[in-house]
Amino acid sequence: MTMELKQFSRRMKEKGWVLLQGLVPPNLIARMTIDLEAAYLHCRAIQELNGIAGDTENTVHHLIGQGASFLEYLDGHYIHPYLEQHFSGNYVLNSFGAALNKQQTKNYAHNIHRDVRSYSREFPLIINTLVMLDDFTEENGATLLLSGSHLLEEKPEEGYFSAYAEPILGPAGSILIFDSNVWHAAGKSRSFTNRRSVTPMYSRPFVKSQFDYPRVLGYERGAEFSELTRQVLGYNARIPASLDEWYQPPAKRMYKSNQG
Ligand SMILES: O=C(O)CCC(=O)C(=O)O
Repeated sequence: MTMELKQFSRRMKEKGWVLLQGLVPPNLIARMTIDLEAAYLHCRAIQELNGIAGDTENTVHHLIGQGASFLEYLDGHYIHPYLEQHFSGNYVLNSFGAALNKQQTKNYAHNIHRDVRSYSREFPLIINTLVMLDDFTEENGATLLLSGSHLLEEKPEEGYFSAYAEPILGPAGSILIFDSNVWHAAGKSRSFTNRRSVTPMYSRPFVKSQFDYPRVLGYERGAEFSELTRQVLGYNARIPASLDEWYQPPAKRMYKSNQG
């Protein structure tokens, strides 16, 4: 582990974020980058068709099922000890999006925002992660985080945010972990090259996931994953849709008793 669990918890409590460098192998980063470009074209066609092209430019959503590398990343569990500690036990994938920060484009991620709408202060409901596929620099619009702002219920003023938010710089393969209550924004790019990242978010199992990953992959595929991957994909926290699915012995229940 690149950071002791105690130090991780202390940093999360005080600043609301940590950066872990050199965690994801370059070979996997390269494959995720290729898969991301294809997934963007796929998502973009649907964004345009459904009339929401304006605010979604250069954003991608729900990559599980859109390229083998994303599932491979999830299955690598690079930050599992930290997530397990943060949630004091089981957690699930809440969403798996991505951003391709490009010069002269603006989308909703450039606004100052936080990613959980029910403010939970120190009780962790959701956590953001961001895997850098390219080096993050000031020039290419590294993510801006306002340290300690997970403790602020109200959105900070633009002027305050731009004065005190810091760009999180790191080489490709780094993972930024931050409390979803932290106020943040994508930085503006002045670079001619893309600044790409994938942004898996994780939550306690009883928080509604933004996408039904077990249904996307197929319930029957659950058996082919490791116990931990099955857990993180949400196979232990499904919603029954018939009485037959509901009336099952504990081992076969769709929502297991250890999911909070
Ligand atoms: O692309 C970025 O720098 C910010 C991403 C973001 O806002 C998010 O993941 O919520």
